[in-house]
Amino acid sequence: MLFNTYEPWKFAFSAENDEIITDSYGIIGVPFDSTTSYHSGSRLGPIVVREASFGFEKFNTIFNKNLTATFYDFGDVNVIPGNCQKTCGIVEDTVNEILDLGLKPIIIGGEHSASIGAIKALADKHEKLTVVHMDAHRDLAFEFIEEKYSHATVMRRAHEMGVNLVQIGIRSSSADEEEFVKSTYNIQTFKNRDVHKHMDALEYYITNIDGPIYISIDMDVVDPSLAPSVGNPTPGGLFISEIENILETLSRKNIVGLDVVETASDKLGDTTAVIAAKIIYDFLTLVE
Ligand SMILES: [Mn+2]
Repeated sequence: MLFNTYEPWKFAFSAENDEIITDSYGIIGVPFDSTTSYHSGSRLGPIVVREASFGFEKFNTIFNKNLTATFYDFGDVNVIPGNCQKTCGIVEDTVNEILDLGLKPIIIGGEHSASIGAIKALADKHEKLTVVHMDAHRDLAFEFIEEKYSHATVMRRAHEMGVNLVQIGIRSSSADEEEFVKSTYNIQTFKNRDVHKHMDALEYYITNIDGPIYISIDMDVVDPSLAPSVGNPTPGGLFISEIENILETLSRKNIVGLDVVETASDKLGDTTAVIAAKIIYDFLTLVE
């Protein structure tokens, strides 16, 4: 691949790592896609999302704000291709190191299993953690093809850690997953049509969440007409303005971490990577 950026291995506008200012943000990439069941390639996500980040201005016209947040890009973790559970452990250790530096983690995937270790580290640190999970899928299967550690079981593992879940943009799930949601008290759902028709209700719900929030964004929450390069494209997704509204509402809350996963772009300029980079860029603009 050819890069036309000055330092494509770090997210645009990131600060030098030699002097860490606490209470800012630390980016890591997780180039892992070994449990992908359909469209592979999200191992390239961290590279293409960073490269796409250089397409934005420091002034964010949408929110009429400069990007002033301090953040560091620590590169990619050393994943173990073919071993999801061990890779989750490496992500957890790395996120704990970021937390020890006094930083909030931002994870660029990689398949969605990257979230398991990050949520574990944050659930251990924060009582009453809420995970706001934006995805076409619930990811609540107890096992997927007899595997407990998989891109399709992420939120079940998170739920076992005792977190509250808010699932946004859902439009594909199994009957077992729907039964599981009914059997629990702490999973709130806003399906894709709820978001399209009742954004005000979603914003009201988010505004009233109590306690720290981790945001997990599977790029397949975005409509595949806009973001087709994902592991499991699913029609009927969210539009950019809806994601902007949700991020703006979330940014007024206590956000302790973010991941943007499942970008399986395989070429420069791919819209899925550009939108993933925009989500991180918008988040960093909004939180300061
Ligand atoms: Mn998904």
